[in-house]
Amino acid sequence: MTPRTPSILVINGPNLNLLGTREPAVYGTATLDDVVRLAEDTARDLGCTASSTQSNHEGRIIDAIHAARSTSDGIVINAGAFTHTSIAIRDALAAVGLPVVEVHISNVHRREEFRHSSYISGVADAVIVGAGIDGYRLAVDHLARRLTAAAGTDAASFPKS
Ligand code: CA2
Repeated sequence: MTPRTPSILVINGPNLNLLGTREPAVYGTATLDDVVRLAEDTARDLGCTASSTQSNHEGRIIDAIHAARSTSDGIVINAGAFTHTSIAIRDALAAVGLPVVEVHISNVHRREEFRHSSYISGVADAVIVGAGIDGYRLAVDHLARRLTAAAGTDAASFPKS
């Protein structure tokens, strides 16, 4: 049987639709479209697919996490400011039980105290902060390698001819 292509869902939270339009000193000049493309390209290069969603609404993010249970094999999430406030998003991630990588574009630990704590980190398999939008590439790369290894679809799992 041909193994199914592993699929990764990238979730971006509030205000990340503004990427590239304001605060370039903190968040850089790349746009959300650039992030979406970067995730798609990284996943494709590793034999996976990546789809992306962004919402400014906590409930919509929770709905997207629930839907991922039947559509995705792993989640990359930048929950924006909900990172520091939302037990509900943490509970949704824990309930769905998919591998999770948490990403923050800025180094939250070098910023205000209220950004130092995350409700997501305790249910994430990996956390990437301060690498700019390259953090999404690192996150998708990590998940893709993990998922293809688990599915036996990575190049390394095939016998060399
Ligand atoms: O560094 C990150 O990725 C953050 O998740 C971004 C959130 C912030 O609340 C977190 O503490 C850290 C804010 C996203 C706001 O994005 C903007 C992008 C461009 C212009 C204005 C806001």
